[in-house]
Amino acid sequence: MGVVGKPNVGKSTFFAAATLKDVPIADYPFTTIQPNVGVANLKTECVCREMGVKDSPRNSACVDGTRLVPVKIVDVAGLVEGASKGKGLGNQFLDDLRQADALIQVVDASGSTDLEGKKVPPGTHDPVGDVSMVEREFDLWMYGILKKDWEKTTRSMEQTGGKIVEHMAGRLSGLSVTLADVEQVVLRLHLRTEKPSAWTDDQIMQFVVETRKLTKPSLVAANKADLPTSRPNIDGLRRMGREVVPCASEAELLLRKAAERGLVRYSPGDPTFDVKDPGSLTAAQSRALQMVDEKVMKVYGGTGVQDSINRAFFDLLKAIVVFPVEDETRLTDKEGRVLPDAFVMRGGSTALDLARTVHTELAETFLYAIDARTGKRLGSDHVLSNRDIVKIVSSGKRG
Ligand SMILES: Nc1nc2c(ncn2[C@@H]2O[C@H](COP(=O)(O)OP(=O)(O)OP(=O)(O)O)[C@@H](O)[C@H]2O)c(=O)[nH]1
Ligand SMILES: [Mg+2]
Repeated sequence: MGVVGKPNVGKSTFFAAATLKDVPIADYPFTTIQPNVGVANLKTECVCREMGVKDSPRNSACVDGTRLVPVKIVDVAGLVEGASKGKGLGNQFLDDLRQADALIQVVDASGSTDLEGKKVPPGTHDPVGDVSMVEREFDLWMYGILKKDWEKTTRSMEQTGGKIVEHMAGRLSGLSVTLADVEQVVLRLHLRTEKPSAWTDDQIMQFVVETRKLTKPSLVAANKADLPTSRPNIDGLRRMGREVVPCASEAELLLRKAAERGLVRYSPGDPTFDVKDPGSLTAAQSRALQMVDEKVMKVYGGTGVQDSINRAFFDLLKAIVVFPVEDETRLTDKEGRVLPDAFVMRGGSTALDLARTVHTELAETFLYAIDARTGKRLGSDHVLSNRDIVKIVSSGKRG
């Protein structure tokens, strides 16, 4: 998951709130230069209670029946208009987002930073244009990758009978774009694959836009929602027809740190928090927590950080969480750990895909799978559902 946006909107604050990693945060543009890479959690109902077992997770954690599954998150430098032509920090750093499956676009909903991220009085900048600016720069970056030597390449392909879709997929493979993705978009746009040299720049740009939407779906985290000027802008962002999550990253960071220090009971995504011992707080701590309660929790029912992460996976990517086990009756692995692992997988993943995720060898010697809930046998192309508990049966012998 990649965190993108113009400078000074709270990307690193969002990242820090999601990972509890200490990273530079400041109220001026280009605080972040090198990307921050960390681990956030996807939060989903565990299957332990339903199955009536006490689990012993290994690759994830289970807190009061909620599974926390680690997912990688990358926070990059701010993007400004003209980045593709080298403005700001340019767009080289977008390379750090190549592997991202989904993007969270952080926006300063309070309108207190201009298009370049410089401070302006709250409410004076309309963030709607920021969303399209960032997407446009992202597209120009992908366009640049594709257009490199385009004329020469397409001409020679037409002479030798080379496949343009394969060439394009090769160019974009580093961005997690597959041949199937390229073929799908080319078909949808009715681009003539036998004569790519005749494609106009507009058509190539259209290809890029559609490919971005398909392979890097994004949602808008409308950040700084605690500031009063955010309300109308959040409505404005929603009118763009985008998935918008009101977000208060700073509040989330504060709550998580307070929870870590034992001052409050709070778990990411909770709609409220409890102060453990009001008498133990300093006046400043007490005031800060009260502000969070009044300006964020009571208004939006949560800080939106965990919600953004969950929605990126479950809504945008239609991801599922699957629990592989070795013993389908006791729900354990070889060592007897109960429900040891939870894997995040793309929607549409099959039993064979799960085998591949667990171990390549398991996929190579795959015989069938078993649904631990029903005891039913599942074939290799059986499409898995969210929260499936599955045993893979393999021959253990290759070939
Ligand atoms: N009011 C409010 N301020 C926030 C919130 N999140 C971040 N900020 C402030 O916004 C400013 C920028 O935060 P950063 O996290 O450094 O922003 P960034 O987008 O990573 O900035 P660059 O790395 O420079 O692109 C800091 O002063 C933060 O304290 C929030 O939820 N509410
Ligand atoms: Mg930053």
